[in-house]
Amino acid sequence: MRKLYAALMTSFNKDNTINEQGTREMIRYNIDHNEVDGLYVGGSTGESFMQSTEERELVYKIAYEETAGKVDLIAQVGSVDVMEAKKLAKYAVDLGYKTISAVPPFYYHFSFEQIKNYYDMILEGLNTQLIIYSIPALSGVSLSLDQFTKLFDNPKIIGVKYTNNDFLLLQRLRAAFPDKVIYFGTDEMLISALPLGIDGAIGSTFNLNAKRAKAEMAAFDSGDIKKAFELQNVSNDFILDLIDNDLYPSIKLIFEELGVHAGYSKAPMSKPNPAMASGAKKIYETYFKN
Ligand code: NGF
Repeated sequence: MRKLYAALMTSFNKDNTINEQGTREMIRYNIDHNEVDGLYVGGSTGESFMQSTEERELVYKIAYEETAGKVDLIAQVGSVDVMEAKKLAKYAVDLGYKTISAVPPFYYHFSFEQIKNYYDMILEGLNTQLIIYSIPALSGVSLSLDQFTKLFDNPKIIGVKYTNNDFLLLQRLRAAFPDKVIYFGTDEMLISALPLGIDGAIGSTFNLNAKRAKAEMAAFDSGDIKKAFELQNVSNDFILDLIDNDLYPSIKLIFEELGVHAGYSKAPMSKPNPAMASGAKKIYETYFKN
């Protein structure tokens, strides 16, 4: 069975501090309404690279407490500061997270040897498993098949969260590593990744659109390809509308329409202006109100 994970958002107050209650409400919505298989905590959607170490730890703790073992959790601990990544990894594992994930170190154009050393350092002394977070468009780090092969030599590295539109590399990875986990991360291209044998998907838009994405995966796996395409088409109308309206703040505005106090994004991400608010209301009315 393929799995669907929502990439957890972080709720912020207007003053850019973390809103614990709002974050808990989004977690609850994902469990109770979306019925996701799991949450990816501390990724891009969580606005985590703009948070302090203590804030990132707080979010892991909130998610761990609020889910109370009901769904899988993956803690994204990657950082350009390997000592912060190590600290976050230990914190998450000590809390009880079974799986961590890490974006490669970014900004300095590190060599592959340095990237490999970073993953070894994060995992050193920890009894855990890790999923590489590959997102070249944002991290600036593209890993080749050969480089994945070298990273996957470490048995603690169990797979990849693949937010990349290189479908040739995805196919080569699947063929070379049938036993590694591959979660796809471009929600609007899910339909193209399903035939390549992904184990599931992790994404921001599943915070609102999980049921349709799960139905698409089920339709595809039962051979109803036409229905799977139809569902992806509706999803893409929705996702492209969201992106046009400013993705993360708009997801939060729609959460608010649904009665979930999702709050704000952190500066320098935008706070809602009247045009964005009315755009989000229109998206809500189009896709959520029958
Ligand atoms: O937000 C991004 C930036 N990608 C997410 C997802 O891959 C990131 C994707 O769902 C994620 O899961 C995380 O780390 O939190 C997109 O938002 C979606 O496909 C719309 O383009 O690339």
